[in-house]
Amino acid sequence: MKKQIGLLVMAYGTPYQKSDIEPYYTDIRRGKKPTEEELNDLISRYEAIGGLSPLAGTTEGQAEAVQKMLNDNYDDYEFKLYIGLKHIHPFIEDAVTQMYQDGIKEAVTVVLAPHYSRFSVGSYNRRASEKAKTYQINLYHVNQYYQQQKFIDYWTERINETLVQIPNDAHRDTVLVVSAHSLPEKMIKDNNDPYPKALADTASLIQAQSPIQNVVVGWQSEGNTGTPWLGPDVQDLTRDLYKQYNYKHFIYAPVGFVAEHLEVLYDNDYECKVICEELGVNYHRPPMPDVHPLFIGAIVDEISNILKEA
Ligand code: FEC
Repeated sequence: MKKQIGLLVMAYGTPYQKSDIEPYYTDIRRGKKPTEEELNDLISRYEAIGGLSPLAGTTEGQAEAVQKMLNDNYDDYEFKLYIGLKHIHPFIEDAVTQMYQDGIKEAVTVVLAPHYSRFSVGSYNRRASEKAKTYQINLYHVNQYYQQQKFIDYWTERINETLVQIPNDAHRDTVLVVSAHSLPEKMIKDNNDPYPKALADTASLIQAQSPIQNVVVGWQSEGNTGTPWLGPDVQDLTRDLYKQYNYKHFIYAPVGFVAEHLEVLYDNDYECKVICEELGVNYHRPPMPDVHPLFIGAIVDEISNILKEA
């Protein structure tokens, strides 16, 4: 008889239809409605990537793939999947309530973001824990998995495939920009948050097993709060690197994200690409992990570590 355990997969969430954009944006801003101009700006970014983001389907596919790999790997546990989203239904709290209604007593949680920050992964975990406490469900959190070998292998493979498309004699004029979502600088510095170091480590681990020579770290997709965010921003970085080193090929690896979605399809594939075109250099952006077995395997390996200690 297998022991049933919850698998709570948490992710950012995305609008399912155009009319969801306003409430979704309001939720992101903790209840503050966007102005008409802000809303139209966001709608136009979704329009530029085809109307809506592919993220909803990808999140489901990733969560199901993690569940399947776990159930294939374990003889003694049966993992029951719950998806909880940060900014749209099904919300994290709804997923925990559903676990309680199904009689789940313990669950492993994972966020579809590979680097821990108190303000990203930490905030998902806190919401899940608070709700789980009311139902006396035990949660075991995966905090991060960027350090898992399979995660680094995924990105190294994609970068090496990209390098193959660049002539050998241009490799010294090629730079890899490794990035994650920026966060307000004050939040991170005041709390000695591990997020910036985790991104720098990811870049070093990739560089250690790839022939790529030039690697830099950057931040992207920063919000408009009127206060400084972690930098350098990938767009400014592109111009500065070109000015300083005259690189001809820019490879963008937004390793802080795990799916093709707005922040990559717009912020990299439109905004960074426009700058590359203006500078007359080549834009490259390897595919995101989505349901790639190395990525799913990295999450499963980290869950296995957590369960060994539970
Ligand atoms: O629909 C899609 O495909 C987009 C999905 C999406 C992902 C994502 C990931 C992260 N965010 C993080 C932090 C912030 C902070 C603010 C903020 C704002 C937005 C807006 C949209 C949006 N984010 Fe997001 N983010 C995604 C979408 N994000 C839309 C609102 C418009 C804009 O500012 O561009 C600023 C909040 C504020 O104004 O107060 C902070 C972090 C991640 C990566 C970790 C994670 O996935 O949780 C950190 C995907």
